[in-house]
Amino acid sequence: MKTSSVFVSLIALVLLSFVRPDKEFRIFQFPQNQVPRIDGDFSDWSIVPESYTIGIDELKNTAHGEGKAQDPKDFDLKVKVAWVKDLNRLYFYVDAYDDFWDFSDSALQQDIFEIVVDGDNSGGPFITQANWNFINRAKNQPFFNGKGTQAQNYHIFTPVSNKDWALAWGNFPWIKEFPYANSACRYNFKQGESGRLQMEFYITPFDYASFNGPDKSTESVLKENELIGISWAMLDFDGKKCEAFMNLSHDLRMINNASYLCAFRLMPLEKALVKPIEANWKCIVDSKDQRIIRFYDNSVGEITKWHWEFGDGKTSEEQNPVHEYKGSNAWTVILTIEGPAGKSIRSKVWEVVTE
Ligand SMILES: [Ca+2]
Ligand SMILES: [Ca+2]
Ligand SMILES: [Ca+2]
Repeated sequence: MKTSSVFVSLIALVLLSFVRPDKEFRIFQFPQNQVPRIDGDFSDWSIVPESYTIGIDELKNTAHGEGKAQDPKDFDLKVKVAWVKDLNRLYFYVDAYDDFWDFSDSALQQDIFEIVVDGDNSGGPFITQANWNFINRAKNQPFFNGKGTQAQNYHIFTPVSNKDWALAWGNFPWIKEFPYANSACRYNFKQGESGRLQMEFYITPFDYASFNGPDKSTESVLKENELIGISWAMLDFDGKKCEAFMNLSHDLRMINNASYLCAFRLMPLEKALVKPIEANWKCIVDSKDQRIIRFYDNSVGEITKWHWEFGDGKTSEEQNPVHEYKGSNAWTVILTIEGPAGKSIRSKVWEVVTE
């Protein structure tokens, strides 16, 4: 096979790793100083543009009423997904209407918002029970041998009555505990009544979630512009009977196999939320013995002029200068930038140290 055809096949594989290949959903980026508070006050979500809302029209019934068209008078659902740069968390805002909220059962016979998240887009089966041959094995064996690697599935109870907020399906129940997850819900209906339910929560995606706890596990590192796999389903119970399994991926296998999730892009900040100009920088040690430091401009905005003060009396007008220090010291380095929006300065104290 030629290199080019290998390349094309690789691209095809990447594209095939999501269901609904024509569709790409977007994950809103909250500014780092506007991280949503999980408190049942949903006003923090008002900065998310409506274009990020994923409505009931994107869901399809694939079990318990296959093919039945969605009627918003029976069940309506709007979901927003968000993230914060440099924080491995996915935030969700759920706004739902049901003509019959069913939540008196102490187990699974109730209204459930089920989500599956594959933070590194690995795909693959992740619920051992669904993939093992039960006949030849002890019943508890699949549970403890479950690998918990490819993705995580949360059954979130909407709403909760005398039970935990969610079931984390698999052998790592700690992933639904704080600080890995947190949730708040608001509603004012009783069992069997109609009404509106609002919920905000966050979860932490894992490349590997271990039965032995967080120390043995690996968080998924979320990076701007990358694609991850997500799907959700609403299990609508109306009187202990599941009326619908409406899901985003349009494939029932989403519940136990991460290859049947939808593509979600971790979006950059919306233009309106980006600061017009803000100086920032980072550096790496090029040579410890020769005291050579490489500086990198990490500023935001349109910049026409850079001015570096290295702390030793020397300066540079380059964007990304390399500087050689004489002698050992802890230095205070200052970057000043200028552009059409004005001027910004960032000093970092004793971050550059030479021996
Ligand atoms: Ca809030
Ligand atoms: Ca994965
Ligand atoms: Ca219901």
